[in-house]
Amino acid sequence: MAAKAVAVIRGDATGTIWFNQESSSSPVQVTGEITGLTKGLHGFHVHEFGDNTNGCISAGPHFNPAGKDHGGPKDEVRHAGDLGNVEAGDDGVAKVNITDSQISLSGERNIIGRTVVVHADPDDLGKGGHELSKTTGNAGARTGCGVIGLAKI
Ligand SMILES: [Cu+2]
Ligand SMILES: [Zn+2]
Repeated sequence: MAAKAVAVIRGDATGTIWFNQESSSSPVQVTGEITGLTKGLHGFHVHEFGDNTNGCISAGPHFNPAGKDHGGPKDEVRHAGDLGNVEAGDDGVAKVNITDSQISLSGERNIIGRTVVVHADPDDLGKGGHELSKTTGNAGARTGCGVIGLAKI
């Protein structure tokens, strides 16, 4: 069954991110725009909880139902929530267009009710050699976030 979800990102960075899935076994198309970023790469993940009571920090760690180490979106070893980086231009705007097969809008990898987070720094995709590389990609502060909710198809 086709499904659609949306997250409104709030914080120093703001924007709207759409999630589209043709059927429960299809990849998820992630599209949208985030403004208010510094130029360059910014870590972009689905975090475990849809809890923003204490801001983006309450969203918890990266969504990791398989109990793996942090990685890049193309890696076999990665958190389901590891969507890599988005890149902002001189104008501070990042256009998002990601296709991902590890997240879903139903089943065990369902991201609805969780939080999408954009970070201050680049995600090193687990390869930076920093003590945080294997957990967060050392992507720094949570610049903006939004809870992923069900949308009308
Ligand atoms: Cu994150
Ligand atoms: Zn991760």
